[in-house]
Amino acid sequence: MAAAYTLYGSFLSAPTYKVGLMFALCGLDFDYRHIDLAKGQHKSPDFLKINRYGQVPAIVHRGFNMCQANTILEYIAEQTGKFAPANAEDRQRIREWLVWESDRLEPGINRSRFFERFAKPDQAVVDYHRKWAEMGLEVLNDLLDGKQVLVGTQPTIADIAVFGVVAHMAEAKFDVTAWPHVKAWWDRIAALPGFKLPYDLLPRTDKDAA
Ligand SMILES: N[C@@H](CCC(=O)N[C@@H](CS)C(=O)NCC(=O)O)C(=O)O
Repeated sequence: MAAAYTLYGSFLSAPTYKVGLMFALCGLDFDYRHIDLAKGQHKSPDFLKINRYGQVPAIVHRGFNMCQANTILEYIAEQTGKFAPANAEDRQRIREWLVWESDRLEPGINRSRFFERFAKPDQAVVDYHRKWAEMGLEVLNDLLDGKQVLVGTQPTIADIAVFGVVAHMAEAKFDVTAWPHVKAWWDRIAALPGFKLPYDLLPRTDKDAA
């Protein structure tokens, strides 16, 4: 029987990992469809019907297609009640983290990773993005000082969204031990039941849940 959720993504994609991690931590089975970015499958007419922006990830749930990893996390939290805000104020704080993460953290880390793994632009461009990544990690480290999780007292989708990017920092040649509060938080997230690192979690080919 098909799983209720189908995830379209790439094992190389940090935003795909966020969604896969949410499923894993919620204990939700999902069917998986690998979208080969190198072959341009994300721009194919069939895939553009699932994600009009031509990017991964996307999910389909009961015939409803949606994209943008952080909003997918919100959707799954609403559907399951897991990693959801405890109250209205926490909901607002979570939204602040989701926007900050995609605005200030993800571009620096993901582009630095891209430059290490797939392309080498001018050194000035590399340095510019590394600086942004370091500024983001510095803010995250400061705000985690004395805190177990980003919002409230239990892990939420804010932690999952931010972790999804931070998990790839080593590939961008950033050492998490340079940010001790981030490291301690990383260890707490990695201890959650169902947790898997990106390459242990995302299949490299299509996969059905059962
Ligand atoms: N804001 C989007 C970003 C998605 C994104 O940048 N996906 C990349 C792979 S990691 C992609 O599909 N790149 C191909 C493209 O943008 O054409 C999200 O969080 O879902």
